[in-house]
Amino acid sequence: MSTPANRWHEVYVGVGSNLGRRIQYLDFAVKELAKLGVCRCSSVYETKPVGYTEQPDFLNMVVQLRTTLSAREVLTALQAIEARANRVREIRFGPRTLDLDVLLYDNDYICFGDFQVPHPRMWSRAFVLVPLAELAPSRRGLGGERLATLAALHRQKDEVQHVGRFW
Ligand code: PH2
Ligand code: MG
Ligand code: MG
Repeated sequence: MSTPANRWHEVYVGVGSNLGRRIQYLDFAVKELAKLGVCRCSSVYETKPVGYTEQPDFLNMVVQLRTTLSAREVLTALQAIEARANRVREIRFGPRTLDLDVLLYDNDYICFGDFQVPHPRMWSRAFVLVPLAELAPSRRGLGGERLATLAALHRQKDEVQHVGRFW
């Protein structure tokens, strides 16, 4: 079955920064993502590091991107934006100037090497679920729960503080 090349896709991108001028890196990310399609931004949250905890707090947000790019093209574009934000390949899960992750791509399941969509760790992370639920509260998680429900559940466990809405 072929898909028309110019179909619009709904993509959710997780954005994080915990090095340098974090808000400026988010601003850079929003401006660069806007070149790939039409964007809608969540609020920004300050969040305690999850996983590898010996690192500074993050600023996190989620961007909804409507684009004609394929998932692989989005991934390549995100990696190029990260590189332009002075990101150096570092410790896995460690500090970074800018981290851009494809969370969801339409309702597709994608597994291509270590590129997996939905993002395999998103369902247990308040720093993803809380901003994501702002943009898509009624969307369903893997177990059928509303994202708003999942976000409220995980917010009790992880520290996530609302900073504000800037875009
Ligand atoms: N990203 C990680 C690991 N841990 N913790 C928070 N709070 N925010 C992140 O964006 C984050 C993290 C790996 O990408
Ligand atoms: Mg990440
Ligand atoms: Mg990443």
